[in-house]
Amino acid sequence: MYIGMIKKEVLARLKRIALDCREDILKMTTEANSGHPGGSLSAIDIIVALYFHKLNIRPHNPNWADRDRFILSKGHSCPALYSCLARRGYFPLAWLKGFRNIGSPLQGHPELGKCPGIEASSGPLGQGLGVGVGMALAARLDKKKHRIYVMIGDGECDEGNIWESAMAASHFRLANLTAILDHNGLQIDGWNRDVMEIEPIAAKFKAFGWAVIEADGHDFSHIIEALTLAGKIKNRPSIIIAKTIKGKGVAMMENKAEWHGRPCTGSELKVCLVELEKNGKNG
Ligand SMILES: Cc1ncc(C[n+]2csc(CCOP(=O)(O)OP(=O)(O)O)c2C)c(N)n1
Repeated sequence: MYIGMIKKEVLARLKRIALDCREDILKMTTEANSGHPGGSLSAIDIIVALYFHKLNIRPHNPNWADRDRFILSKGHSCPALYSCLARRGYFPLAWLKGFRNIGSPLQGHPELGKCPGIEASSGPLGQGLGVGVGMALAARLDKKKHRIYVMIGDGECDEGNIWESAMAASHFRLANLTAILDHNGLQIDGWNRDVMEIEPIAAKFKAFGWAVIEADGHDFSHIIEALTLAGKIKNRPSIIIAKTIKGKGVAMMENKAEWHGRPCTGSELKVCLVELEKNGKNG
């Protein structure tokens, strides 16, 4: 399935951007002394692939009617989204410094109407997929060609309204809707298997009538290929089940629930930034 058709330079560029975004995520959360680094680091490669390769968007005209839509349903991972939006030109990079400050457009969870590029408010888990279903139906009614992408978390799949939305998307045959599951295995305070088992998640979505595509959520060639395949699915919604690692890219954070909602201290940040830079240089 992964036939290596994506140019080396494209992959190298996306990797470099993702590295910069990882630095942003760590700096923003440390500066705010709050926020969610773990799930932001697991999601970032996918969000970079969307904003820097896939989405048909116009950052200087964020409300352009024909744009593709991306909804971050797991809204706590918004440092990843804010970093991408800034680097893609929706707003100045300097705004990242105000993350979680009172009055800042970059609140601790995305807020529609406050920050350019945010397509839906999110934070209360479970809602984004339903919003995406509504947008996909609206696009069809308006005879528009744009696509709707919704990122959900695996802990988020504990929410019943994810499954109501999954049923509706399939009932309405929403081929213009692609969900992306950030499947890092961890949720707020432990492994899914200990808190609430969601496996076999691929079989569950298949049973709900979805086309299921599996991918490595940190390999840009996989992610891009999966997004291309999703665009070719007819008559039903698609989901990319992306295998990811919570805290990916920073050894002390990887696969540890404790980093779900805790930022680095100043001295930890220095260590993490050195590690990221070293990894970047080594490709
Ligand atoms: C309705 C609702 N219940 C509880 C929370 C608190 N909460 C925030 S993040 C989270 C865990 C989410 O896990 P997952 O979707 O796997 O996120 P990830 O590991 O990718 O960060 C919880 C329970 C919430 N935001 N919304």
